[in-house]
Amino acid sequence: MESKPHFIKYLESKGLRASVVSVKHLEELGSEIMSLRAKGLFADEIYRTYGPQFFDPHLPKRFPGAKSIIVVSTPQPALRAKFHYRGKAFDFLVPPTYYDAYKVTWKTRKLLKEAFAPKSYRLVRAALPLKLLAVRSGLAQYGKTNITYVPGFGSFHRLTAFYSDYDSPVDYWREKEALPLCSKCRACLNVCPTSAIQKDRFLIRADRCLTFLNEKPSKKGFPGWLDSKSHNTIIGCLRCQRACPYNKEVADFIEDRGNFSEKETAYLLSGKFSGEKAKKIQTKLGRIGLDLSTFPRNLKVLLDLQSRTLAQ
Ligand code: B12
Ligand code: SF4
Ligand code: SF4
Repeated sequence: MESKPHFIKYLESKGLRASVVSVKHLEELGSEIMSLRAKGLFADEIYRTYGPQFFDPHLPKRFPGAKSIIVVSTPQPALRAKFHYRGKAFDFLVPPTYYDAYKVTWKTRKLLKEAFAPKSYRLVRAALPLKLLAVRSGLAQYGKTNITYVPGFGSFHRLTAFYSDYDSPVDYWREKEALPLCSKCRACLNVCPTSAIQKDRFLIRADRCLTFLNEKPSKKGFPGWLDSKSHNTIIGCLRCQRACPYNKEVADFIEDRGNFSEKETAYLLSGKFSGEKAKKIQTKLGRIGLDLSTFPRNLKVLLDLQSRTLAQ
């Protein structure tokens, strides 16, 4: 058996995990996702919203000589941001992966370049179904949450992939795998507030996932069937990930970032954004992976919920 490539060992020494597959599997990645769509299991609304580039990927025209796909997992904490409202401070979480996308990609590329030196390979960021790639490359396993888990990181990690002309001596392609406990555990299913995780299918009903609903622009509101008690983060949702036994070690992996004064919170709740003021707060929100598009809706619903709880 071929030994682990040096670049993987190097990234591991820097606290990351990596894997590599031959570029010949690219078509298979797309056809696997598209076959779910053909069976009607993958909602059209998701396909249209997030664009076909992730689901049916093609090699970029500018890089016909790519030989491999490198996939890297970087641990990421959830963020805790403070909002001051009517004399009280409220802490709300931003789940991992909403923020620092550019920073993580830049750092990953830099580490890969260092690992390959003195050789120099091209690294072109790849838009792909990243979870499927991570699992089929042996880097991760699927949970019934439909999120991927990496040993030591749980599901609190960010995936990044690159096409490369690095001709890997090993190809880690394999069948997909679920976490061993998923066959008898129901923790994520029991806590999912929208029944997006269902007992008779592995693939979630992504169109019901709270994340899909609260990533939409604020003016879209929330559907009538959604229980207001479902909301738990300022974007996305952490219910299934926090309930999962494979995330026990990362449950408190939280970084404090972002503090919004009474004035700023009031502005975010006003829903009227323009000019320099909007630009300034947009920059501040950007540091925690948010933008003005989901305000005031997501903040308002959390503050209403917290105020009701405090009043009880
Ligand atoms: C579209 C999208 C969404 C959509 C749809 C999600 C979905 N499940 O499809 C919405 C908006 C709902 C969403 C939500 C979230 N997302 Co999202 N999303 C994406 C995106 C752009 C594409 C995902 C995709 O390929 N979907 C297509 C479906 C069909 O693929 P799939 O879920 O992998 O389906 C597989 C499994 O169901 C499995 N399967 C099916 N049956 C069986 C049976 C067995 C036995 C086994 C083992 C497997 C298995 O096989 C399927 C593929 O063949 C990626 C970014 C990217 N470039 O990949 C991020 C991405 C997947 N999201 C991510 C995250 C973090 C989230 C959220 C956790 C955000 C949050 N709340 O904090 C939630 C999680 C929701 C959930 N429970 O899945 C991360 C995942 C990181 C990780 N640790 O795995 C990604 C990779 C973004 C990133 N760069 O970090 N997301
Ligand atoms: S909570 Fe249980 S069923 Fe859900 S992903 Fe984790 S181990 Fe699997
Ligand atoms: S992110 Fe929330 S709504 Fe989506 S599947 Fe997990 S628990 Fe359900």
